[in-house]
Amino acid sequence: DDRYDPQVIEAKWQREWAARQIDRTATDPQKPKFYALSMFPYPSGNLHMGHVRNYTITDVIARCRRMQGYRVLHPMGWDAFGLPAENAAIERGIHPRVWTQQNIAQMRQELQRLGLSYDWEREVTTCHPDYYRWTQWLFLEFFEAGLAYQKEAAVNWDPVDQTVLANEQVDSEGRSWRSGALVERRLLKQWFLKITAYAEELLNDLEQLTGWPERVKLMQANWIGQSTGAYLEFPIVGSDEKIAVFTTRPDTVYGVTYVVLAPEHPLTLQVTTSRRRKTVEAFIASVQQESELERTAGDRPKRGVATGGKALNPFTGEEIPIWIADYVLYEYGTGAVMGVPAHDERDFQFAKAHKLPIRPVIIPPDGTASTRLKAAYTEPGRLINSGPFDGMDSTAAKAAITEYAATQGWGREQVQYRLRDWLISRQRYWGVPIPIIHCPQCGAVPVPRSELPVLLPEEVEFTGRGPSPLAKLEAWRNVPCPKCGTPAQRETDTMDTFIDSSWYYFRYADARNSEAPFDPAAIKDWLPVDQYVGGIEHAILHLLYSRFFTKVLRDRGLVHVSEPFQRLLTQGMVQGRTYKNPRTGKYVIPSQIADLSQPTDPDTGEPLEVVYEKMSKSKYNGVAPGDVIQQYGADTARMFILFKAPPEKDLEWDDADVEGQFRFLNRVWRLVQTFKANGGQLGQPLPTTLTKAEKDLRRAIHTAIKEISDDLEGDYQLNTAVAELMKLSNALGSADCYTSGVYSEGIQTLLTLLAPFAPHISEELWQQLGGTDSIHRQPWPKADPTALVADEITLVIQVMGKTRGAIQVPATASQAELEAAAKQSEIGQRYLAGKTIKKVIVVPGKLVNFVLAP
Ligand code: ANZ
Ligand code: ZN
Repeated sequence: DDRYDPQVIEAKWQREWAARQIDRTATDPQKPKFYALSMFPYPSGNLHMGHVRNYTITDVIARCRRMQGYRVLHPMGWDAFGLPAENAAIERGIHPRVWTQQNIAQMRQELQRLGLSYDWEREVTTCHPDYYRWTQWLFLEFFEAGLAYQKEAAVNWDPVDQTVLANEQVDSEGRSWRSGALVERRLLKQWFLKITAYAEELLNDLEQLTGWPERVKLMQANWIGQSTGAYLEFPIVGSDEKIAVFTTRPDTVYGVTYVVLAPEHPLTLQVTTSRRRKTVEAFIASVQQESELERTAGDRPKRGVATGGKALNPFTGEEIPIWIADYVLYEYGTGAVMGVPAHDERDFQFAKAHKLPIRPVIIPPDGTASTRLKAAYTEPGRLINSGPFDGMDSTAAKAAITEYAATQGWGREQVQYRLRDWLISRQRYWGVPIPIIHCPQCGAVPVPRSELPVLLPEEVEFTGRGPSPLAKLEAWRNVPCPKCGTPAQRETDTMDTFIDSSWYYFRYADARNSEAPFDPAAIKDWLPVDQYVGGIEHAILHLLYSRFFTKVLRDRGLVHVSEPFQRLLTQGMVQGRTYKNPRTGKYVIPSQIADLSQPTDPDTGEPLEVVYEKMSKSKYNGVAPGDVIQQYGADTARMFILFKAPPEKDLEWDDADVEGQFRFLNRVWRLVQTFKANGGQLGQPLPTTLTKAEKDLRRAIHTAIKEISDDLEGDYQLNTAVAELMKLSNALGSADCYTSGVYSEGIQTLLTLLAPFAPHISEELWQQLGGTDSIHRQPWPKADPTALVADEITLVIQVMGKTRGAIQVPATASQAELEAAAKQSEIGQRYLAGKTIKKVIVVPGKLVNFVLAP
């Protein structure tokens, strides 16, 4: 039976490759290195199509680079700490460790069925003590560098999960990214990593990342959020204290009509008069319930109260009221703002709402002052009402006013970042214990490195309520202080799992090291990652945190690189066909629809809308990778995913196109069977002269090599690469030279080029043809430029209008090339020797006529 049966051959080759350890990382120091990395998955239980797409793309790149002579590091691992495991423990009484291990086993098996060429000896699992021991060790590096600290902070409190969330884990509606609960605010003592110390470098170094999508770099830059402006001080009337503000518009300082503090500002009660005290305290208490998002929403009334206190505008000598308002955030700038209602939208709304004066100080360059502003004028312009700065252009005035303030000791120029320090404390069990012991005498004392890891205790209770399981374990918590021996208490917070994934790509370089997180020599050998592939949802956090970690570890002398990921590819979503009732917004299960070509709602009979949306259980539009592999095999699944869309674009799942790729692989199969049956072999010699058919086929072969090689550089246009494979197979199918060495070259080339894309069928056919070793160890073919030359034409050579002969030239030759070819030809040499050419007439595609001087 010579039918293509993917089930049989895929299982066979997966076994064989594993036995031969063909995917082990090569160590040959002669070879250049290539580090191909997919973002490692959270072991949720099952692989989804998004994973399949991500890993297939990276696998093609890794396989291709191996064939091109690189030693390739292509590892896989598990981002294995996190909330879902703990939720499973709460809901089903299964231990997070057990749940996680089961999921990993399941998903590893699914990955193996896809024929991904991972070096499993370097597998990394973040919840294993031999990994998190080093996460703790690295935390201590941050601690020793002064980059890990504790502070009381208003945190996002998820009332459902009973845990603190990072800002990034709260969506645009103020809901928890996991539970969906509306997030509240609470004050808690928390651990932070000082990412703000690296804000400037994280921003500036984006420029070096030439292999990153512009979109991702822009998102990071916006997240870091640099603003340039001034720091100005407003003395409090009747006190020695001053209110410092950060402003991007020092040019508007003569338009300040009030100063406003964030409710959390330490000076609020001090500036408040006794008459206003009750009101102010009530207001501050009410703001505590609001999320940051509510507070800053543009369309919301600006709430605030007057404190009764006054500040001095040092520029005008004027006394202005001090207010407290919720639109001022304590964590940004200085937590206080100079109110310029005439030129700031929020201040304008606030002034209108609270009847504060509005004083214009900037007018349009060609305009005049209007007495009644309908809205804030936020554009640049010319200064008025601004004392010595009147008439100045606002851009120049920014500098002049800042400089004046500096000479007077009232302020200075200031660069401000939106980026905040990274809150890493989680009141959860299933994470890395923070290796700190709190001593009443010594404060926060690091656990000595020799005592790492601080192991997660196994026996804990999961109730889902109250403090975290670790906080309830008295026996585990109570330990002597490592410094002075006084009874002390372990930190019970665990780390944000983004910490685990901020350094895993270093660990792969030296995954089994039991003495250190990694040997710097191994890092030198492999880093940076040459190609990183993953979802756009990680454009900000994971990638920014990893860049931060890299810079800190560099400054600690542990790694030599400043940036971890040389090139980044963010693959698009995999979307499924979705049937949706446009009126109710309800998604309908396809199997309940009577006629899919004219879908109607089974409940109401209304026509349904057919749209492509990201695959998800709730939309009934998911396709399980296992099902596709079962039906068509991994090679077809891979080919479809690669063919259907360029890697960075969204991909619409389409059963017909899956079928199409299956048929294509069947055609390749039959092509080789026929070739074999006709006595064809690999490595037949090429004929010395080629027939037209052979030339045509050879051109097709080498065009495929050239095009596919180009597609695999830089941009990774893997969809067009698959299209080229299909073209080559068609050319072989219709070639009229079955027994020629060129045909043999064609079959061999097709299989070799196909190998990274469909690794099993190409290996099987290669072996059937008696190929040596594995196809995945064959060198990548090189395009022969002479074979690429298009058809030749016959060029007539004339001298003084008389035909002297004809030559063969490439059809694509230019006029100048035709003239040169004619001159240099034997005929040309013979008839033109010793003559002076007066003029050359070229008729493209036909003839060259030389006119000679008399
Ligand atoms: C006076 C002013 C006048 C302002 C004007 C703007 C326009 P970015 O670009 O985001 O850095 N601001 C400063 N600290 C704040 C805080 N903690 N909470 C809320 N708002 C704050 O914005 C800087 C501007 O945002 C600052 O410049 C300040 O208002 C406000 F015509 O100062 B400006
Ligand atoms: Zn102590």
